[in-house]
Amino acid sequence: MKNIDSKSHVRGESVYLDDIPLVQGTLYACVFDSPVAHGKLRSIDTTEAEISEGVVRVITAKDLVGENQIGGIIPDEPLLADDEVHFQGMPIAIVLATSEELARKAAKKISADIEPLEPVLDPRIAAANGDLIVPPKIFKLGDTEAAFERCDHVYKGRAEVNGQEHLYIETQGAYALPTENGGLRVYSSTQGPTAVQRAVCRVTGLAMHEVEVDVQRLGGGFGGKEDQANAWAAICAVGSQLTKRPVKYALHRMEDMRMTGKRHPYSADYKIGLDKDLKIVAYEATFYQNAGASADLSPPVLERTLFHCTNSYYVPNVSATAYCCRTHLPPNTAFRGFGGPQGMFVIESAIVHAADALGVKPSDIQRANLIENGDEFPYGQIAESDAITTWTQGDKKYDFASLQREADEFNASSKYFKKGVAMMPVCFGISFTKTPMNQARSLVHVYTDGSIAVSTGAVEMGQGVNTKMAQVAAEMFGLPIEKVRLHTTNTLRIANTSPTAASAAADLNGKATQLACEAIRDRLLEIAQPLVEAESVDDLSLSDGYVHRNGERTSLDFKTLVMDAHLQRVNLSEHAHYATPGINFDWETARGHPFAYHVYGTAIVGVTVDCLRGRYEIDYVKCCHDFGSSMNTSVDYGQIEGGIVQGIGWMTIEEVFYDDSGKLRSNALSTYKVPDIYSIPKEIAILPLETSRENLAVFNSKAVGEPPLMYGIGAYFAIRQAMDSYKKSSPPFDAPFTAEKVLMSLYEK
Ligand code: MTE
Ligand code: LUZ
Ligand code: MOS
Repeated sequence: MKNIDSKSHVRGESVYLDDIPLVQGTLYACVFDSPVAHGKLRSIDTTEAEISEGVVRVITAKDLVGENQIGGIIPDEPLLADDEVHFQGMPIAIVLATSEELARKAAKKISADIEPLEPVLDPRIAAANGDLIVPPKIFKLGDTEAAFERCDHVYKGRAEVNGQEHLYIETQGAYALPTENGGLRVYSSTQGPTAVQRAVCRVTGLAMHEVEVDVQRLGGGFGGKEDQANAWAAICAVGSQLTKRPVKYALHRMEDMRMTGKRHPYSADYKIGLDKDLKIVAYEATFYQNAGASADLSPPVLERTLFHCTNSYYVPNVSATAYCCRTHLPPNTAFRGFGGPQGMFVIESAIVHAADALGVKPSDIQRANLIENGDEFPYGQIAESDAITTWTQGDKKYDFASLQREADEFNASSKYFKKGVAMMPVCFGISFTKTPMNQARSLVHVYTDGSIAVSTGAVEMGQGVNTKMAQVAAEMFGLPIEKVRLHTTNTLRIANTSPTAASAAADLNGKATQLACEAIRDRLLEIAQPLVEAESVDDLSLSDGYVHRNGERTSLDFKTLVMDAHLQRVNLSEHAHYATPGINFDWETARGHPFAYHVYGTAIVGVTVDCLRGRYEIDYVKCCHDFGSSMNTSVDYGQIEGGIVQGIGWMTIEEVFYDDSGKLRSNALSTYKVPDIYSIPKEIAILPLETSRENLAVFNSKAVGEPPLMYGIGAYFAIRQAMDSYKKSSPPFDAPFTAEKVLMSLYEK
């Protein structure tokens, strides 16, 4: 079944924030942001802007009615700079004008007197200065010190991995409208309507029941709107509160790139110890996370780096320490994988380092250490593992050895073009690592004409969650999908939502929808029982739009049944709540069972590198992926393809670049390259893992949003492998592997 949005997307009829019809009197906001990364804000001069054409109001920190604070986890993030600026792009003042152009024109007339201070951009320097946002986080399993003593081989090294721009097609934005008695309605391009509601309440001083947040869909989020949609909504809300007029702000691309945070860059040290059979006996890692200027989501991102620091491998002795380092970059934030990919890149680097030194293939080490059923993760959860099954089923289908042989044969006869192959196993835990966030609600109405409206806490951002929700309701009532309509994610209909994140939206909201439908269905079948003269409701079911008795269709159709139930004053609506059972985690002991389940997969990535020019092409990514039993293969295959391409982009051509003053140089699409039709893999092959294992996901499907991104890490190591067959250059582990870097490491003296 196709994504229910595909037709309106293709016709350009899908409604995004910028398509919402505007109310008369709407003002347009534009931000004046800090031109420097770090400094004392002495004064702001807004006089020119205030008399600029069309300007209705200029707002600075002192004008806020509520608190000047939007930090969700830690209150360290002012909405508008007051005494200090912490990053280049930090909002300082808001201009409200009668048109977008006039607002932007006026913002340029604002100036600020800022006494420059030294910016810190390197997380290791921040850590050395003791500038940590939270105390270090530590995972320990076994005894690494003793274990390293017993190892036959021990290698130490360093791995660097850069950030990534989200580049959602729809930029950040919001539209706030005043409602009766000082309330606000806010349309926002956010993954977290409740997070927006909280931020708006904080800066306006309103209570949550006075603020309605509504989200139709996003043109992509990728984690960038889990927390960072808040500022723009808060800015519109403040403007609307102070002027009693509707206020809209849709960021221009360069504003968005400059002012918002990205995936966290990490610098890491590793130490890996193996025995003579290539078993990893001990692993030590220290992660320096470049958090940027405020906490944002950096602490939980850092935690997930630890949760995934051993990827798909069982390592009996692990000691991993992670530092959340405050720097003067825009606050970095959630991005598909949420710190997990960075953790995995480091252990993959350690494995390749060991393989190089031992003269074996990295895949020999990877294969020898895949986690098995019953093995313990460094955080205490016991694995129900499909790491080996995805590897062996993938091998059976794709024949890994023959792909390696193909590359070897090619390389033997080609002088400058070299092929490289890398394996990339992935294991990703599903659930928010903060247990209380694993809950969701769904509101289902059955109308008297037999049509169904569903609202959940999930936000549609292209990942197809609405299609899956519609499938759940259609399946539960035995109706065609057209009878079900998904409505906006709205804080008045669904309160206290977790953001649509952690790949868990379909799981959590799907289960809640299932529960709501079940309750209504049970009430309907009670009504149906005497009408179809069934002995028990247990004999009844709903399918094909009719009541069935013992599997046979009766003459009672759904619509008639619904009307009958209504006339008998039966409740045709239900609001259900779902909370993932059996999960917990205790940071005191750093142990628990944080994940409902893990998603496993194995990919093989093949590349061709032009060793004369440094350029490369990705020939194929072939993976065996654990979908559970997919609810929608067309949506899920799309998630795999998109995730792989986004992961490869991060590892290869996407280069976030700040200069020494903390100014973003890769600040437009001319200087920041993402994969396009020419640079994506020539082939992506997907083999669903065959498994009958039960899991906690809706209809035994499995979360699919984030895990495939990490297959892209294989591209980095495949490029390195290809370079090796041209010339042993042992480049440092430093992602992304841009063409420039490939060339420099091949020819550096
Ligand atoms: N797919 C599209 N098309 N657009 C997106 O913004 N976000 C990803 C993933 N796939 C994203 C996407 C991220 S970061 C997450 S956490 C999941 O979708 C969230 O949705 P889910 O929980 O429904 O999988
Ligand atoms: N967001 C979050 C996430 O708040 N907690 C998580 O564990 C998480 N994991 C992945 C992506 N977003
Ligand atoms: Mo995704 S990083 O959980 O929004």
